[in-house]
Formats: sequence, structure tokens, C-alpha cells
Amino acid sequence: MTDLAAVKAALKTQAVETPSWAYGNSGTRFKVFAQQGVPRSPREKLDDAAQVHALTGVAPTVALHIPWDTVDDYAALAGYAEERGLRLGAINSNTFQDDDYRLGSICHPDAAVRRKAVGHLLECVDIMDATGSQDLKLWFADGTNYPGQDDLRGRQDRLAEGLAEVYARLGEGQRMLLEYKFFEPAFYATDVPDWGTAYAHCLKLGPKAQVVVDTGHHAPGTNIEFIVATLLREGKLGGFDFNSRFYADDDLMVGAADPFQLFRIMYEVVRGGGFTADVAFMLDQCHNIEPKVPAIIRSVMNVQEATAKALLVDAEALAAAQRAEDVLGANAVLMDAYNTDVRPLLAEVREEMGLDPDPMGAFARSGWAEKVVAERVGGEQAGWGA
Ligand code: LRH
Ligand code: MN
Ligand code: MN
Repeated sequence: MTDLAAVKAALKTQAVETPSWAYGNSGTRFKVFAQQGVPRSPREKLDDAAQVHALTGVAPTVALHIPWDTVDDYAALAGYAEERGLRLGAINSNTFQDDDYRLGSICHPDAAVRRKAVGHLLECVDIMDATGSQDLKLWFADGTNYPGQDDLRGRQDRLAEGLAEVYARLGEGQRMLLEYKFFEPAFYATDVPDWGTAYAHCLKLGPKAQVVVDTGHHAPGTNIEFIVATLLREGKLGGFDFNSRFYADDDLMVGAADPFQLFRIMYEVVRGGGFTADVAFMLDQCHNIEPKVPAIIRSVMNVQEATAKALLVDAEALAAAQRAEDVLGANAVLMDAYNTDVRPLLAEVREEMGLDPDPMGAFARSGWAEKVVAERVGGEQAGWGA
């Protein structure tokens, strides 16, 4: 039997980090459809994020992307967040939007480009010092398009060297989260293509280096929950970039494409003791055609639903069925939890937290969308890359 009070208590402690870039305009390489009322500055992104947190109660931090969220005074931005009941979360580095990075950044064959890339990463740690952020999230677009283009082993050496320099700069309580992705923009070989490569680098670097799993960064059919279980066993799961994929790195709302996969991932998180502050549950999404704030609210709710179902798995019954070699019985225990409608339970959790049980409806009724359309006129809207 699962203890419902304990499940509710755990759900109240959940924290889902929302990404600043999800509030801005985004699109594909074919077209960015601008939306009315979209933030024009990091502060306005925080204003939107504060709505998400106020309505869900479980989205207290916001990830920044540098240079998309460049400001003069990061401590002041952290103060602005705090006034809205938020904190600044992971600092995401960006070594992929500069002409110098055509052949890579910290793996580039030219030492001058590598220096520039490492300089940016060190600057991101300075920003963490100012914002009080704990995590530096690193994703490298580095790789090659053609066999023979560069030395695969040499690139790994350069990667290790650059990471070590940044690792040495990390302060007390700061971590480096290394994100892998199997392809795009590199089409032949990516320098951090998979969890094994990320894990090998993190292991060598030390305890402050951990792996981040972006759910959209795997080949179709990959058993992501196995990766999660393995990284947790090794103490190397730093966090998630949650999103959904139908084809490649689609960055759609988490839980939209495959809620069952999200449940299986969250079950392994719970099973492996990863439902703690040590694992960062971040969204990494783009809302190209749908309204952004409600899409982010929906995403947070999707994570909550998967988590609630994972917490409802009857661990004793499951272990007993597994011991009894009862294949169908064990599967049924897991499926019973997955097939539970947890929406009434989450509505109760929200009411107990003093929130509206229906965050989507509450947002629609709040008038926020109309208010920002009226107020955010003039200036340049924030966009993916701006
Ligand atoms: C790369 C990625 C990485 C970036 C973000 C914008 O595909 O997932 O996390 O920082 O997208
Ligand atoms: Mn990501
Ligand atoms: Mn991605």
C-alpha cells in the first residue's frame, strides 16, 4: 500500500526549473512566429516565470542562457527575481552562436578559439557567483560533419583540457552539468554525443561534475530510464532538461509525446533516491506556435502528473511480484500506478498549498496574457538567440 499523505508531502516539495528562453520567441530554421506580449528583457521573462510559480507553486527557479540573458548587473537581476518569489537557477553557456565556432568551441583545432570558449565558460561562473546559482550547464555544439575533418581523439583531449580549467574555477557548492546530444548541429561526429562520453569526462573531473539528461537528445527507442538508473547508481545524475520529441530535438512540451516514458523516467528517479534537491528538474523547451506561459504551466503539470504516478507505485507489491518471478504481476503493479488518474490528487495538493486547483484555468482568468499584450509594446521582443 502506498502512503497517500507521504505522496502528497513529496509532491509539495517538487521544484521544476523553467528556462528563460521558453518565454521568448522561438521557431525553426524556417520561421519564427512572433507572438504579442512576449517579454523584451530578462526582467520581463522573470515576470512571466513568476506567474508560472504563483499558479503551480512548484516552479521557483529560472534558468538563464548567456548571452541571451545578458544584463549589466546580475546580482540586481537575482534581487529582481527574489522580489517575485523566484531564484535564478542554472546558468547555461552558449558557445555555438559565434562565427568563430564554425569548427567547434572548446574542441576547436585553433587554440585561440578554444581560449575564447573557455573564457566564456569562466565568465559564466562569475555570473553564478553574482546570482547565487549552483549549476553551470554546458552543452557543446562541437563536432565534425565529415570523416577525417578533424582528429576525433585530439578533440576529446582538448575537451578534457578545457573542462578541467573550468572545473578548477568552480566554487564551494557549485557544479558543472555536462549535457550530451547525439547529433545536430554536427552531423558526423558530436564530441559529447552520449551519456557514456559525458560520464567519462565527469568521472575524471571529480564530484562537482555531473551529467545532465536532455530527454530530446537521444535516438528513437533509447531506453532513457536505464540511463537515469545507471547515472543515479553512480552518483552522477546532475539533472534533466525535460522536453518531448517525436523526431529529433523537437523541444516540445514535456510529457506531450510520450507520457509513459516520462513516468518510467520519474519512477527510476524515485526508485534511485533522486527525488531530491541534488537532481535539477529543468525544462528545456520552445513554444513556437502555442502561447508560451500556459504551455509552460502545462509542462510543469505534466511533470507533476508523471511524478505523482511514480510515487504511487506500490514498491512492496512490486518487489514481492519480482521476487515471486511473477512477470505479469510485476508489470501490472507498475501499470496500475501509471493508469491512475492523479489529477484529483494534484488538485487536492494545490488546494492544500493555497493554490487554485486548476492552474490553466486560473491563468486564463488572471488577465495576465491581456495585460502584457497591452503593456509590452515597443522595444524588441526576446527571441531565441537575442
Ligand atoms: C541544445 C540544448 C542545450 C542548449 C539549449 C538551448 O540542443 O538542448 O541545452 O543550451 O538546447
Ligand atoms: Mn538541453
Ligand atoms: Mn536540445
